[in-house]
Order: sequence, then C-alpha cells, then structure tokens
Amino acid sequence: MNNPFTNPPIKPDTQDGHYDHAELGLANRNSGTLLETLALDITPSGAHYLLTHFDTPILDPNIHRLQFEGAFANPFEMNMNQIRSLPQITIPVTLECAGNGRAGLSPRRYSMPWGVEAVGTSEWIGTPLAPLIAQASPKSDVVEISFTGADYGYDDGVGHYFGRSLTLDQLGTLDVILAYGMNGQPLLPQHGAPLRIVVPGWYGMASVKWLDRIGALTQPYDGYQQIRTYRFKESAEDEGRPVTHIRVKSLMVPPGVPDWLSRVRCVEAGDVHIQGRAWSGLGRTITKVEFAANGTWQEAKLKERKGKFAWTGWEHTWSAEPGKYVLQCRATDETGAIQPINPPWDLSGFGNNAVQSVRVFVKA
Ligand SMILES: Nc1nc2c(c(=O)[nH]1)N[C@H]1C(S)=C(S)[C@@H](COP(=O)(O)O)O[C@H]1N2
Ligand SMILES: [Mo]
Repeated sequence: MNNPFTNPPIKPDTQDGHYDHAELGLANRNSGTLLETLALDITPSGAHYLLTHFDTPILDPNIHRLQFEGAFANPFEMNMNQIRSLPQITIPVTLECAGNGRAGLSPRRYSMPWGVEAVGTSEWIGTPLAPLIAQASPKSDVVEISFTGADYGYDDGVGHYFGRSLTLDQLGTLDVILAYGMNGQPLLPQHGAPLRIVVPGWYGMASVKWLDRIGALTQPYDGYQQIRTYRFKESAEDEGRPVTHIRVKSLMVPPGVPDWLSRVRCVEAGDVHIQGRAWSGLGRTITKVEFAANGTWQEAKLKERKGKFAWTGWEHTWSAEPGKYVLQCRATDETGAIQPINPPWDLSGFGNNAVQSVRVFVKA
C-alpha cells in the first residue's frame, strides 16, 4: 500500500486564483492578529498571531524536561521548577511570521495564505538562554546548537519534529530567551507551553515552541525546517538563502468602520487620526514612517518604543475630503532600508514587507 505521508502527491509550487480547502483549513487553524490591536504597545495574548505547522502538543508542565544533548561537555536536564528558579527577565519582542504577506504575491505559494496580520508584540517572561548553553559547555568542535520541539508531523513526505538551529556566532549576538510566560501569564498551549525560545529580531520560525531538546552539533543542522524551507528562493531550482532577521515594515489600524465582507472602510470627512506600528529586525531603530492617501507621502510622528526588540508606534492626522482613497504607510530603519511599494519576489512568499494598502471611502 502506498503511504501518502512518506510518498505524498506532488503539490503545485505556486498557484493563483481561488483558495482551496487545504489553504482555508490552514487559515482557520493559524490566526492573524486583529489590526485594531495595533493601537496597543502589547498585543493581548488571545490576539497574538498563531503559526503552528502540526498539532499543538498538550504537555504537562509537572513532567516536562529540557534536555541538553549531543556534543556538550556537561549535558544535563532541567524541569520547569528549576528553569523558573533561574534569574527572570521580561522583554517585549515583536514577532512576525516569515510568510506574512504571502497572499500578496503572484503566483502565490501553496501554503498558509497570510494577509498582513501575522505579527504581534508580547512581553515574554523567561530566562536568558546564553548562561545555560555556557553551563552545558559546547565541546571545541561544536558549530551549531539545535532546538527541537515536541511536535511531530509530515511535510512533503518528510516526517520530523519541528526544529531549528543557530550557529554559535549567531547565539553570541542574539539575546535568545528561554520563555515560559507571556504577558504576565504562563504560556498558552498554542504559543508553546510550557517552554519555548524567543529569538528577538528574527522571523518567527526561529522561536521554537514546545521546546524539549537543545543539541550541540559538530556538523551543520540538516532538519527540514532549516534546510528544506525558510529559504529565500527565486525559483524551484534555486538552493536558496536562509531566512533570518525581520525586514523593515509597518502597518496602520484601518480607520473608520468596515463593510463586513469586503473590509472596505467608511470614514467621516475631516481630521482623521491614523495610527499604527513599525518595526525592523535585529533591534534596528525605526527612523521614519510616512503615510499616503492616494500616493501623496507625508511624514508621520513616531512614538517611543517599549524596548529594543519591540515595534514603534506612529500617528498622523489626515485631513480627509470626500472621495475614494487607498491609504498606505511605509517605514525606514536606521540602515536606510525602506519598505518597497511592490512585494519583493520570493517563491515561498517569505519576507514580503511591501506597503500595506487600505481602501477607504470618505462620506460627503
Ligand atoms: N515547535 C514549533 N515551533 C514553532 C512553530 C511550529 O510549528 N512548531 N512555528 C514557528 C513559526 S513559523 C512561527 S511564525 C512562530 C509563531 O509563534 P506563535 O504561534 O506563538 O505566534 O512559531 C515558530 N515556532
Ligand atoms: Mo512563521
């Protein structure tokens, strides 16, 4: 008998037009944030976007263990009480899914059909990872550290636990958090309870949920989620370049009130308060946000961000006259990187940081 998990039918690389059942199913399991919560510094936990490849493991925090394994000189394991007794930190971090904006590309990848909503900011509670790696003491020939979750499933015929790696160099510059809480509460099951990592400044795939193993590797990690996906590719033949830090981006809270189905906005004429958020990877500062109604760009006012890895609020007063408009916003970061008007091409729809467009109708 043919096993369809290990020998799956070929899925189309790209496709346009109607969304099919599989995409709708993924969209129902993996929710985006509510754009109106962009008014807040911290996304309410229940409105944080969600991206889970397989099933959510239901893990008992009383028996959960974190194992340090592989080429460590001093491998050990810890239970949740031991982890919670380590020095505690709370850090606001903006997470964004690398596939955010995928639906804006044509032809689009057959995958989770994100609009613009796969982003959110939480105050992650946990302990710095670096001292624990140092305690486990990677042997001298270690090149990478792997992070493996308890969730197992199949993608493209390959069965695997969700896992990722970081090189020792990357770990030296990234402030990775071993997190067990979110916004003053224990982690919710869907966000990785009881334990995950949060890799500030990188797209979300690096922040492995349901973490139960940390491995020291003497060869580069070859797990599916590192090698087979999360690579920028021009075409199917392209071997690709790894997806890493978040690209500069911004969003606005759509003003006015929506039409239920089309989400087109109805706005009263006069001064309209526009607000939103802007962010970039690796803790880079946002230096400018611009707002445009029908293509005329004006500089918006920036607010103070809550932390190095948290998004920056911005606001603008728009004098709205009756008519139909497309509203847009675009951010620039300290390196001079600016959001493109059109989506940058990627086969899998990764890293789409093109400007958001919001259609509004201003009443006479
Ligand atoms: N174990 C595990 N970790 C995971 C994932 C997963 O499917 N399994 N998804 C990753 C991806 S692609 C993203 S964008 C973030 C999403 O985190 P969130 O669901 O808490 O927002 O988790 C990452 N960590
Ligand atoms: Mo993601």
